Amino acid sequence: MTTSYAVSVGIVMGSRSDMPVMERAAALLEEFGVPHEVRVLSAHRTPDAVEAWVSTAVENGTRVFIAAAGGAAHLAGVIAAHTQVPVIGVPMATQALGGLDSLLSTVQMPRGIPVATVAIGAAENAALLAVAILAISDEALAERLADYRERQTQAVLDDPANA
Ligand code: RP5
Repeated sequence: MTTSYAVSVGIVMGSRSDMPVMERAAALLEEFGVPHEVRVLSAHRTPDAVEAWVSTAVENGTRVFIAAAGGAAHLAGVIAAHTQVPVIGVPMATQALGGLDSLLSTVQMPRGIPVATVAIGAAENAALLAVAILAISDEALAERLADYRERQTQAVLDDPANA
């Protein structure tokens, strides 16, 4: 089955300062031809706007959220609380604690509301996980993901510097 949506992935981050890292997720989704939108919204500075955006995004066809935040990083968990669409959390590196604060805040979700957390600053992996989720019901996307992996493997075999 092949499915296409107006916007399949919603990328959100807690601050404009997260953008240089999270642009890499958007670029990868672009490469895969996955329609997405990018927002800066904060769980604590703009809580009502987060809730409103999540429901609008789901109405518009969003099938995966990628939420990046740093410090006491509750953005991904808050989004997951408002939707049953899968949420991928990206813990952002922080000056004070190197991102360990963000990692624990994002990954340690209490029972009942899960967040799939990638490594600190791992925007590309978040995008690849979103692609993998969408590829379950999109054969063309699954083929593009297989091609991507093949090219990645070949690049490492050709030159270990690519590993
Ligand atoms: C979080 O606090 C953001 O996601 C960002 O990673 C961190 C720092 O934000 P700024 O102080 O740069 O706005 O809300």
